[in-house]
Amino acid sequence: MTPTITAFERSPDGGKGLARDMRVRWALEEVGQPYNVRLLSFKAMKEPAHLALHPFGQIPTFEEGDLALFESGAIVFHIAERHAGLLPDDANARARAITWMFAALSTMEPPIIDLAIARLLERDEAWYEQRRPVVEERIHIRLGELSDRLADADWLDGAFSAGDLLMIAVLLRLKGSGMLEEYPNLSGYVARGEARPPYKRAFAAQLAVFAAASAG
Ligand code: GTB
Repeated sequence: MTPTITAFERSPDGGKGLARDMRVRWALEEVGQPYNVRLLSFKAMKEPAHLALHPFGQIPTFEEGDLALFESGAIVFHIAERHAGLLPDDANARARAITWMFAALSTMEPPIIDLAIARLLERDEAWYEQRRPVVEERIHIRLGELSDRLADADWLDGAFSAGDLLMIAVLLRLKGSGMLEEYPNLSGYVARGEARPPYKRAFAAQLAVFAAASAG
């Protein structure tokens, strides 16, 4: 059965692959699972039909038969559990890869999202220039720790896993900010993720949606 995911009809990132359907697309591409995409306007995301799938009225969602999921991390985990290629077979290695999935979403992502929200919504506040370095410092602490752990390895724990997929998806949000570039091994890690053909296919697919919306 071909799953259906939801994505922005017109992503506010201009097709940079920063919306969270990108990590789901990437996971599906990694395991070779074709998928359909239902595009939603901001209005449709808050209507009852979508709220029945996603209690917070957001994207992405994932539907497959009578299963409906929300939360990009849970969706990537589901894909990784149902298909070979994103989680190791060895039980301990699998548990460690899952640990990295949680680390990406619950340790690395919150300060990075904090900065994005500050830049988007707080830029005009009188206290913005005071708060910004505080938020950036929190990110630097985590980047430094992650950089130390990754050292000169290609991936976080052995072969590429769903842990790397989510970690790279989270770090991509910092691309171009100059922050990531201060940690050459992390920049290289992100670049290795972006160079994977499944990532490229997922990126092209979401960009095509944005291009079509802009042309139409
Ligand atoms: N924890 C949830 C998950 O991981 O699935 C978070 C889902 C989420 O934040 N979805 C966002 C959404 O639907 C889109 S991805 N927002 C609309 C709403 O809440 O009404 C977040 C996002 C939005 C925009 C950019 N951008 O423009 O760069 C990047 C990421």
